[in-house]
Amino acid sequence: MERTFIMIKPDGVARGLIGEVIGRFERKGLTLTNLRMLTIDAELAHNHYAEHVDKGFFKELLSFITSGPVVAMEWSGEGAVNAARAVIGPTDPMKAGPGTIRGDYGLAVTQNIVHGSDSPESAERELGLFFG
Ligand code: D4T
Repeated sequence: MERTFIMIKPDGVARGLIGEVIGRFERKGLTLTNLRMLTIDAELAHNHYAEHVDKGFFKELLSFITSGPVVAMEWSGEGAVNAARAVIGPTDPMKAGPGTIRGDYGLAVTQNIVHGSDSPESAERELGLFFG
């Protein structure tokens, strides 16, 4: 059984999409195994997005991701990492097809509603950051 880390970002929470997002992962067949609502501080944002700290978009990403509450979740199931990424869709919502979360609800690359781990190793690292 694989685990992945999924986070509903501040835009998804503010727009009232928590139930919609959770429902999509449930209908996919994944199991919600941990959940926590929190507001990310700068330190956690730097740790979570460590690979992006030197990128040009990091300042905007930092300001956005700390701007309001997020819903941090652990989802479990066979192939959970890839299954969840298929439900979420590509990073750029304009390239995400209908039927994906980003394709159905997103317009902007930064405010793209949901984060999902990109590998089992990233999932374990991110779950450790958010759930200890
Ligand atoms: P996350 O990590 O949020 O699930 O997104 P992805 O895994 O799909 O995409 P990523 O790691 O490449 O980007 C992380 C995060 O940075 C934001 N971003 C990205 C941004 O604001 N501007 C950009 O140009 C890019 C490439 C969106 C997601």
